[in-house]
Amino acid sequence: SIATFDKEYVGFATLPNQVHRKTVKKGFTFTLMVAGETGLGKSTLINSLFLTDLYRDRKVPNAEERIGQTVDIIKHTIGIEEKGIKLRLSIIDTPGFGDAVNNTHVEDYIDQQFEQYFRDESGLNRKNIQDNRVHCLLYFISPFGHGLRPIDVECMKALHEKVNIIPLLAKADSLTQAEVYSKKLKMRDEIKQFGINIYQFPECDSDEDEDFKRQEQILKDSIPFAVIGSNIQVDSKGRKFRGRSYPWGVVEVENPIHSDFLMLRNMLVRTHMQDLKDVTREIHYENYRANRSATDFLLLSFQLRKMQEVLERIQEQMQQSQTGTC
Ligand SMILES: Nc1nc2c(ncn2[C@@H]2O[C@H](COP(=O)(O)OP(=O)(O)OP(=O)(O)O)[C@@H](O)[C@H]2O)c(=O)[nH]1
Ligand SMILES: [Mg+2]
Repeated sequence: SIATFDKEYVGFATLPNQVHRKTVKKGFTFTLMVAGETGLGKSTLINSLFLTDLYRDRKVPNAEERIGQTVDIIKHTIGIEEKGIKLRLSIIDTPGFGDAVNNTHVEDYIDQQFEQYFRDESGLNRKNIQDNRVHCLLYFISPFGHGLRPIDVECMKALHEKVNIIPLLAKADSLTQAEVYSKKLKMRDEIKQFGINIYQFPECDSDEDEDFKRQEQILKDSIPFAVIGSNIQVDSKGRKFRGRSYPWGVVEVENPIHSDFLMLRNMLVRTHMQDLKDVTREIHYENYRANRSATDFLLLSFQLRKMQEVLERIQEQMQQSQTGTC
């Protein structure tokens, strides 16, 4: 009978499919931002990481397409589709810090997106909210210093409660392999020592397979990812690839021996995008909302106190005018 059928099979096993269908229809969104000192190759990496480079049939310019100094916050958005899955990927390029620019523009931008989302969420059109919250910040660290600079510490600490920070060792082609290794160690140490909370790769469950665990450990040990950016295509020994050519040889951006570029891109696009979004929603955005209601509460009690004062004054005046007429 139908009753026994219901007992045996309620039907919630289709939930993953339902969720999947709904998300597929809406499409995925992901927003990535870059920050760091001026001239460390942020705009160049964005260019090589995603914009012209995400597909095999990409068009890479042959001649160097000049990338100038970034003076405004610029949002690039690309819509990509793979096996029927749509992804709207936004990349926010920012002016690097220098003598005249500090890091507040990055912080302000992240806050503004949270605020916008908060308002949309409390508004009438909740179904069609555009999620522009920043899910990940690639923070560029100079390869030329002795580890982190004070500005790096200050900046990352100002941002670590608001966004998932992934530190990068910029322009890794200017360092030897041994230097990359020791700088990474030193920077990981300093990040811990200064209490900077960078994005934590989720802990593996103990029942996860060994291969997966090993991959995750490699990721953890590669922080800060050593990256090389280039916006030119090198033609070498009959092969064309994105790289940088020097008198003594050629570096390939996508060669895992030369840089962590591929590891970073795979991590962002293939393996950790959903976790970065979850952490943004569950931790950073919740933080923002909690702080916001705390400020709202302060404002409200301030206004209440003001109203009370006005009331008291009116009462006083009434009493005075009453005693006056008597
Ligand atoms: N050696 C080396 N040079 C790079 C690399 N990436 C970029 N450059 C060069 O560094 C210079 C600055 O690059 P940009 O991408 O404009 O740097 P940016 O961080 O965006 O600079 P701002 O916009 O001022 O913050 C350019 O001449 C690039 O060609 C790299 O990985 N290695
Ligand atoms: Mg730039």
